[in-house]
Amino acid sequence: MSILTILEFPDDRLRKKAVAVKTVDDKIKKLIKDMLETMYQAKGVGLAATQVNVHQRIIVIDLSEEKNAPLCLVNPELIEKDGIKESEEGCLSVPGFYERVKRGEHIRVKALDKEGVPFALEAHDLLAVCIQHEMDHLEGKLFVDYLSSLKRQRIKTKLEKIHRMEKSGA
Ligand code: GNR
Ligand code: NI
Repeated sequence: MSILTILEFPDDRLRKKAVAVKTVDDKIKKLIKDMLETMYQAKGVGLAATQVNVHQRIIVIDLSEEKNAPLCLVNPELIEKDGIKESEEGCLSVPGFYERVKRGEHIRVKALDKEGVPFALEAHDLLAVCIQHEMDHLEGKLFVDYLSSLKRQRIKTKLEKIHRMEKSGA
């Protein structure tokens, strides 16, 4: 298995729209395993392929305390959404920033699992937030896009500064 590099805002590659997976073959299965390993290592609860610069429609999630309940959605589609609920979000691609975002409260999605078998899932609470957050990544959208342009710009400036410092090794 391998740990993949997670792209960080404002990287343009986070803005690419992912394409549907044609077949869940061995290459996709390996990618799913690497995405899970990368997510666990980064201490995230979710990861979209877009974040590791693979522009295919794959997300992984694990909300369990023990990190032993991986969930994988290939080609996820939202089939129902009701209610609105606001909660605090973070993102591995926007490290260190947490802001409140409004999302659908209750959703139903269909997808293919890690073997390519179709399934449907109903979600609320953190799972619903996480699925919607990850599905946004596949569209090139980030949680900071829901904030005011002032807040987004401040986050961008701070992260650019951090990235410059990291590059210079200072
Ligand atoms: O680890 C993550 N935590 C989180 C918390 C609240 C709402 C969404 C998330 S997803 C995030 C991991 C990530 O960036 N996935 O794209
Ligand atoms: Ni994210």
